[in-house]
Amino acid sequence: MNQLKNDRYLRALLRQPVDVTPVWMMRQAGRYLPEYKATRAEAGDFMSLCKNAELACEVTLQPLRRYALDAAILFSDILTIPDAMGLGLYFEAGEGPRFERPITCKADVDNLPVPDPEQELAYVMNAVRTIRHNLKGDVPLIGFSGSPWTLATYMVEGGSSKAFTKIKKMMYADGPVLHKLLDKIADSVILYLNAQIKAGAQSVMIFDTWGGVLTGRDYLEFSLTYMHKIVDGLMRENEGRKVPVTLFTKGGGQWLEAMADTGCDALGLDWTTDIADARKRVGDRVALQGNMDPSMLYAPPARIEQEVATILSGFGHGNGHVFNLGHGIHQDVPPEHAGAFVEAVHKLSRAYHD
Ligand code: 1CP
Repeated sequence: MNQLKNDRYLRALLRQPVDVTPVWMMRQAGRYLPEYKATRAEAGDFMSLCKNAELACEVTLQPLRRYALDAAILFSDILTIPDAMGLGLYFEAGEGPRFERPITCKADVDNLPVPDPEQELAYVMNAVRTIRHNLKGDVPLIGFSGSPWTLATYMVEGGSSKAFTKIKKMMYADGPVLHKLLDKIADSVILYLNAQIKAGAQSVMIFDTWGGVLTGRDYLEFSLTYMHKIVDGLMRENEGRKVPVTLFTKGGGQWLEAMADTGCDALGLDWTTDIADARKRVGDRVALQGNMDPSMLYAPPARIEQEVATILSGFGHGNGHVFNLGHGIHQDVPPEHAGAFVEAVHKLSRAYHD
């Protein structure tokens, strides 16, 4: 139960030697796979899929049956926390996530509960335990959460946003209210991720999808401060093994040094940052995860292979690289192209490891 047959992903995050570069794909379980669409149809809607441990486990394992991926990621969503706080999450067909009761004022923030992960979020912990059991030690399981800033954008905007005007208004007109909100979310994320670790997640990743819409100063004050608080509050060891923590800010390539200062183990890179430059800047302080443009998966396999070769040579020899896309896989990518990507990483990376 405790022994892993393939621990490359955990080793690379801790900058330990590996035989080949480990690889997984953000959003690897999802609509580009026909089997995902079938299971989602069986579940009814997206949240019912997340709340059914057997079906959430099934879709987590689907990409691993097709490809030689080095990690599984819990099938769930970052919006489970605001849902558990009582905001009323729902999905409008084709429109993405929405909240019935968004956060609008100080009283809303004061009244917001910090959810008990073993109560309101027990379904997530059940999914973690079920997936871990069914993985049978083949590869590690990644747990995850949204960053406080990214979760707050959905909670204040009431759903997805392009200009983020409501939350920026709160930031510039009512800064202390936003800080109180972010602090409550950070406390909730710490409890949530530690519960995932206790339930069996062997590494955790924090998705700061919208940190990149901030100025540098505001990023440090409103996003990174709270990710730092989370890193400080996490269990960093379980089952006699280190539990590596990865921070990913989309559009955050300018702030890698400050992100590494949080004491996390690894940084996720989107495709707009050159991985060779990133490695020069962070040195051997953290591992790097990334960073092929997900749109490259539309190209023919030979072109995908060429791009994988370029990124591998950019990172260069030595330890501390987890290959990934720079953001989630697109839903209209041919599944065979994802297969060509994973194979190329394993085949071409052997030369970079002694
Ligand atoms: O129709 C469907 O099947 C629902 C689409 C979907 C899926 C497959 C949503 C709704 N969430 C998910 C799963 C999901 N979300 C995972 C599963 C594990 C895996 O990677 O395979 C993960 C890690 C997430 C995380 C997530 N949800 C993020 C952060 C990562 C990222 O992509 O930047 C964000 C921003 C969300 C919010 C969300 N949930 C769903 C959608 C469509 C969105 C994005 C909406 C937006 O663009 O604002």
